[in-house]
Amino acid sequence: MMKIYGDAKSGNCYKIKLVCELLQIPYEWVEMDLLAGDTQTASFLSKNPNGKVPVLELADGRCLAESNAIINYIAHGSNLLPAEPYDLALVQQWQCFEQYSHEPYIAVARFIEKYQGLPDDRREEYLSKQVGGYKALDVMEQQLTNADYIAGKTLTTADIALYAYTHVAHEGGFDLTNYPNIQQWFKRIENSANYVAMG
Ligand SMILES: N[C@@H](CCC(=O)N[C@@H](CS)C(=O)NCC(=O)O)C(=O)O
Repeated sequence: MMKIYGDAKSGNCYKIKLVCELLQIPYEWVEMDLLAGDTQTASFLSKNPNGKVPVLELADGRCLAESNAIINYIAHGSNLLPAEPYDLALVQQWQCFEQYSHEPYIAVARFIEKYQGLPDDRREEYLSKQVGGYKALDVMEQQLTNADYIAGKTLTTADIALYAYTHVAHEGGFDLTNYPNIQQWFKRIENSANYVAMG
């Protein structure tokens, strides 16, 4: 059975759990204590030299890092990942957007507020993250005006990638009241068969 090394509170790790549950793929979850340095041991660095979770370890010992690469690998051949090249590239486009224009703002603001308790020496950085985070939310709200899902008509791993931190964006100070399309999209995902909540 494949193993997932992750932190249950991390959105990047939750992406993997959610895809496995949606597709009913069995896995063993190995909980990692990031603050205790579990990602910096020689054993873990041999699985991911970048020292970050999530990491997927296959039954034959091969490992894979980077959450969106992992979910696309797991979803290969399923209805969560299109095979048609343009549709597949659209999924990847939104996953690149998530990693470059969304996660560095919303996930980092959440980390500073929820995990660090908004310390004074990170307040300025936290406020600057709000600007970038709202910009990303605006892009998503616009995209969801005419589409039920972020990369088209059906649920894909692009939705999973963006849902992970968007649905807990309030924990980073983001108010989603003025984002009705995003809120409807949350409900669509949460009503999917085999959906599981974060944690
Ligand atoms: N781009 C990576 C980001 C992974 C990442 O930032 N992981 C964090 C937890 S969410 C981590 O392992 N932090 C521990 C550390 O940096 O030591 C992905 O999408 O998987």
